[in-house]
Amino acid sequence: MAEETVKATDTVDTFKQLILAKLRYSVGKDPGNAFAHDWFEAVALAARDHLIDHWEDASLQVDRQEQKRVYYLSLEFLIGRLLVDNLSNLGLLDTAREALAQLDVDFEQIRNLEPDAALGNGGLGRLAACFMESMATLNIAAHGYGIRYEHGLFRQVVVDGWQQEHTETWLDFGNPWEFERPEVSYSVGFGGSVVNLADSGDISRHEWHPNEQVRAIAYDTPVVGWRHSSVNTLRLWRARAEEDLQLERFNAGDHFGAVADVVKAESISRVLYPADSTEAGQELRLRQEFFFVSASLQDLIARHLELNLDIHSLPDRVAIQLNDTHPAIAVAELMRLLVDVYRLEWFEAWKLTTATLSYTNHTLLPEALESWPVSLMERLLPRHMQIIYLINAYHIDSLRAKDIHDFDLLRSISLIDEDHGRRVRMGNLAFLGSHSINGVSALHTNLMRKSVFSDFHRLYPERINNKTNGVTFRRWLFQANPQLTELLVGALGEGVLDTPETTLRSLEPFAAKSSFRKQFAAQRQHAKKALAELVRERMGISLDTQAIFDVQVKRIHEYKRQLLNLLHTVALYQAMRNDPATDWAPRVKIFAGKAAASYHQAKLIIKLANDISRTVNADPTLRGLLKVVFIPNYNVSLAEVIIPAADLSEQISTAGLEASGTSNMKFALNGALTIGTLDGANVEMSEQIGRENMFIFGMTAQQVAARSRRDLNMSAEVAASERLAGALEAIRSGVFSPDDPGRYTGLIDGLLAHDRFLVCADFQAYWEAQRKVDILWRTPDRWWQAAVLNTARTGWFSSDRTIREYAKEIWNVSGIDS
Ligand code: 26Q
Repeated sequence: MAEETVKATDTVDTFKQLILAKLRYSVGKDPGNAFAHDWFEAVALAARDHLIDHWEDASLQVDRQEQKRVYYLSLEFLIGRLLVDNLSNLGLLDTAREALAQLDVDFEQIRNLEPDAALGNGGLGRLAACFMESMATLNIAAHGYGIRYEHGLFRQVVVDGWQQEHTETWLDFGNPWEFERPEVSYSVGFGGSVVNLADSGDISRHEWHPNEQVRAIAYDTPVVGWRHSSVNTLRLWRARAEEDLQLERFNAGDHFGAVADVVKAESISRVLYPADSTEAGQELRLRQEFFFVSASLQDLIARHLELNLDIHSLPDRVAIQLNDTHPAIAVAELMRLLVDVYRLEWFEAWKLTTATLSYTNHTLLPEALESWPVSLMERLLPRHMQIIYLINAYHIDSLRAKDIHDFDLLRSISLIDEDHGRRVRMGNLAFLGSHSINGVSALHTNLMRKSVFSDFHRLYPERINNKTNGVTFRRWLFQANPQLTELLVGALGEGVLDTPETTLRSLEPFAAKSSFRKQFAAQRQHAKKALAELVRERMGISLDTQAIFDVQVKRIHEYKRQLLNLLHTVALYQAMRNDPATDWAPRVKIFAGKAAASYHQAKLIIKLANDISRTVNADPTLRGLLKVVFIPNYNVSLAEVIIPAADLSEQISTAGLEASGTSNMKFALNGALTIGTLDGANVEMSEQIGRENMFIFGMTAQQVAARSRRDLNMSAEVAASERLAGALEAIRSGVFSPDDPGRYTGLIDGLLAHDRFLVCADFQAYWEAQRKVDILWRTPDRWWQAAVLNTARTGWFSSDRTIREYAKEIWNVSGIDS
């Protein structure tokens, strides 16, 4: 023990000296004149030194052990902050805290100065970040590839209840975690023409001559696993104009043209595209997709060849995972590189391509499936368009050879959609070019087999498989909720930190212990106070921490049904006013989330939440029983404060439409009870946690499909529920918008006539489930028992489990021995 203490003091002292050295020699400040941000930078740089030591080792091990590498291609990595993540995984969190305390620096203050790396929209981007952390933890040699956007997802400001989008500027003070690698760069072409070398006697050879070149520059961020198991690399590309070309134009006198071309080239990595409700047939988006795919493929092939490996062995040493269809052009680009550049024969190239690529689907919503106009493809990527036509033709030939002639089938699996003005279907391209296609929850995968990919599934029944999502417990439990973590370590021992997936189960018996339940409730109180403090500071609204914290935080989208929650809020408000004698359980309704800038309906829903909030919070007759808050600018850091503070987690999407959901897992892990539909991963959560410990309600995916086939007019449902009618009418008639009484007539009338997401149809069931919530809240013993069981039974939703499944069943890789 004594020896350990000496060692700890020693480490603290060493780390302190390291911080001071960084402050002086890298930041250029002394403790006397350093601002808080200077201290942040100094600590980050000190932590980074520790990362680097492990980083080099990891890469050498991979090569020595002839390991296969995984490449995760994603247009989004929603990382958030890295300081606590890195320190914690390096085992240096306490050391850093103590070192800073000795230097009289407030660690809590400086950790909050780090801007979020918000290089993603929501679930898909955050999943990529969780996967990167899990792959490092499991010692899997993995590289993430994406774009180093200068501006991440917009910053949301709420003005008079309306969302405004402001440019996000995370790089203003530099980024201490990344390494610019100017020596690692590739040229990416666009446009131009294809030369058929058959004319020069070289049969079936083609050369693409782009008329535009953009340079991709690598920026590397080390990703460290738990207990510094392994350090992987997230390589993000920045677009830069090819200087020589610009200079030529400049010298020729075309000053303006030279600058315009620079701007055009560099705009590729300027800003993250927001996930839209509307079709995103934007040229810049396609440029982004091709830019990062081409640079990444060139880079990974270069790495393969540097190891003196033959191009034919690519699938033995490389697995490429496509995160949705966003990088699906990789199918055509890899074919082009293999056939045109490495001179492989077409069918050999096709074999290597499909053996190397696999694709994850994240949505079934028809409007969210990517497709690009053939005309745009022909102009921007002429050679790729030829290759896509060829893949299509060879595929159809192969089916005909198997005596498959069904015209409708051939139409539906075609890479070209002929019905909407000739478009390339990226989902079909990704499917055909991959040996594995996975969904992200059991329900979603089954629906993939039955709907979007049913014809493909009949032809290739082995290809579709499920990989239910998971989340990293290091960030979403240990870092976000240190109080709960401490309680768990006290109950289960330190082992829960290394193997939470399995160890958490041993918490089950603690659910029956009243003293433990009290401690569990106490840590929740602590988290609720912290959130209440944040809300008071930022919004000037005070919250009753004894009330149920009822939370819905996620992107604002009609299918996620924030509107259903708002209708319940209004109905509850009316009921509380009308029946003051009823012993209502006090509630705080908490909303947060961003709407795509062009998604008007979603922005109106934000305004409605704010209008309801203003009205309800100001109503003295409620005696504080109900409060409603919409917290602006939802992001990863805010989620880390909100999730541990939630009593109730709202997961109420129209069944069949949420591919998986991942915040549902984070909430349950932290002991919130879920009110939710049987959608996405909620289904599997209810199997693990037990339906009796959740509030499951509403139509099943099957019932939704059947009800949608009838019609979507909801007059009957509304007539059947006085409460629903009352809530709708209040909103419609301007109770919450006296300044503009007609603001919501369109919204509500639309709902009655054509309720695409079945808000009205599920209302009554939702209302009843909410009353069960109230009843359980009134019996704390039972509430906290269920809460403890939620934490105990969520271990399976660790992204470590998910990654192990990918590694074994899709990538065929194992972890390196360190
Ligand atoms: C597409 C084209 C042009 C511009 C943007 C986009 C775009 C960008 C992001 C389309 C979709 C997204 C993001 C989708 C997403 O986050 N999907 C979520 O993925 C999670 C992880 O699998 C699931 O848990 C969620 O259910 C799913 O909605």
